[in-house]
Amino acid sequence: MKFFSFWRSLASFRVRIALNLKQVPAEAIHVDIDADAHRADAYRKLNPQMALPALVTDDGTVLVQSLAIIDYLDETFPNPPLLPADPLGRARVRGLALIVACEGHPLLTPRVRRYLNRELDLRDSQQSAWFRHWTVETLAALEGHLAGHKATGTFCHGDAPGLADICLVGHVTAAINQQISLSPWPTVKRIHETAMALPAFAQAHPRVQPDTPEAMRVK
Ligand SMILES: N[C@@H](CCC(=O)N[C@@H](CS)C(=O)NCC(=O)O)C(=O)O
Repeated sequence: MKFFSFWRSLASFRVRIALNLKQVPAEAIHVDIDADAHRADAYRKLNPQMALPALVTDDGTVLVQSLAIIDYLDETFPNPPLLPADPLGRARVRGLALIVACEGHPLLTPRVRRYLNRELDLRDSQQSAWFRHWTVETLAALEGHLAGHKATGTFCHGDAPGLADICLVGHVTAAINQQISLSPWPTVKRIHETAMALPAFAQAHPRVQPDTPEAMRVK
């Protein structure tokens, strides 16, 4: 399999964690968003949405959208499962994942920043306020769903990491990048720390990837 990704892409981060948890090897092909390589013909032909990541299976099938890719991996490589066995548990975990992947993250992408910058001509401080606002809203939504819920355990749902944790850590990474303190959201903070202590999560972190620029690498 070929995995088209970019070091600081949070959607790529999600798929990297799933690949690591399932110990599925994939050849990483780095597409430099900062150099607009995702808009060049070579990648646009693969994914006309011009977004990362994409996974190309051994028979050449192109899969896009991190959650769809993770679903494919979960169905093809069932261990460890990333969704609970019961329908209500699956719905809860998918709901938590979508709060990040469908509501929060889309408002923080480079194409949104580009629009705020180039089309709306917003000042840096206004753009930062935008990113902070949507990041905080998502953190608050996650905390509200996780804190005190009987299904919340060591991780978002029970005591094994799954899809919701994969999405949560990506979002918290966005918050940390903006120097947002996590203290108002203690459950989110705790789950982030617990998940990031696992090698499958730590090794997927944006700042330790082969294409991470030297200045951004964790020393
Ligand atoms: N919902 C998509 C999001 C994909 C996405 O927006 N990826 C970002 C990087 S995290 C990207 O490639 N952005 C390019 C751009 O915004 O121009 C997914 O989960 O895969």
